[in-house]
Amino acid sequence: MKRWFTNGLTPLAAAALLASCSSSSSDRLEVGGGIALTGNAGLLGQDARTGLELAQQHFGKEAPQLKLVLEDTGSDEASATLAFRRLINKGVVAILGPSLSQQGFAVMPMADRAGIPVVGISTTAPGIPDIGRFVTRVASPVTVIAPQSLAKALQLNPRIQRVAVFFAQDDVFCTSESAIFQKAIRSKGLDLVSVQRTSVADTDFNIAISNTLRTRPDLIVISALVADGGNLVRQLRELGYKGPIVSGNGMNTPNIYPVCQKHCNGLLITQAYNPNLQSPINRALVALFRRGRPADAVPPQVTAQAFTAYQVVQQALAKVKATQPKGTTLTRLQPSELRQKLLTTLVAGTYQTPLGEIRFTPEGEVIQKDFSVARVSMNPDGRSGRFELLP
Ligand code: 1QQ
Repeated sequence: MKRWFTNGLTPLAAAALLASCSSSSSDRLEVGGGIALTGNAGLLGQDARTGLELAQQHFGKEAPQLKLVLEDTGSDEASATLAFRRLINKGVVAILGPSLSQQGFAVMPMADRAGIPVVGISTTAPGIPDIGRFVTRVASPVTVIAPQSLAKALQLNPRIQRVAVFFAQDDVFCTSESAIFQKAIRSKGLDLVSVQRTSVADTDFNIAISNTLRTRPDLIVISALVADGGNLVRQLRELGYKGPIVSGNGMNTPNIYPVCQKHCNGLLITQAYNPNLQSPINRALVALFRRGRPADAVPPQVTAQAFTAYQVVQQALAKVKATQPKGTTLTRLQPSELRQKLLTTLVAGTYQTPLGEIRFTPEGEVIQKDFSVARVSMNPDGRSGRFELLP
């Protein structure tokens, strides 16, 4: 008898589910995608959705077959908790997500307690892999990411001395990213002339901007999410700030264009993804992404990270399958045993992904080699643009 998929289901639902899969002799496992499709982080979560769906298309025919089950985590912890509970009750083999570290600290412990491997797609805050044994991520930590855009800004503008920062104090990622930026600013001997605390819900930054501009910064560094950060950038320019702006990972999506429009031009953001990477898997992702889009469209970072999260689960499960007796399915294993094997195999592997070659520490932290810094270059229409990778 198949024992898979049944955890947490009512006996009736479990019976229906077993009946629906008992005729199949091949694996058909469900993998959960718990990402922000609504709310402020929805602008980042949409990129993740694209990546998961493209991965499903790319790997869809490979054994073991995975069925992607998407749940909207919204942009807060309460909605993420409901979404993760639904995925856990469905008995998914692994969960990909959530979108925000702020949500991750609330829901990744749930997956960990249930013994379900959870692969963070874009959760970059320090401490995420320490949440528990079943917690991993493909998003390189902000400790690695943040200093690179600051260094690039200084390389491009060697006369920078006075730096102002803004950060959304009600988001744990933004707070930790800003702490890393501030430490790097000080360690480079620069003057931190202003620190402004904002909220991810803010839309009007006039007072904070006026206070900041009085300190005559040569550089502004922003840790915020897409909507608040995009509005902050637009208002900074409208109020006359002409200097360089470094923005953090929370604004790392082309979905920022409609928010700051022509004022997005020039933003510097570190990239953990290079769309020009010449590897079979990246070329496949880019080709899939371009279907139905302009011929020069490139996947955003979070799309590539979501694709990668799906890929590592798919390929680790394929390895687990290869260790099983020929002709048997993974569903013959107890769910807890399969998830345990998946976790152990996943963190032991090396993967050729659109992010380049990645590996994991035994604690589930991703090890990635290549990063670059992008400058946002807006087209004259003020609505479209591109992330131009700087040498
Ligand atoms: C985090 C992040 C997000 C803001 C990026 C999607 O890096 O919450 O850790």
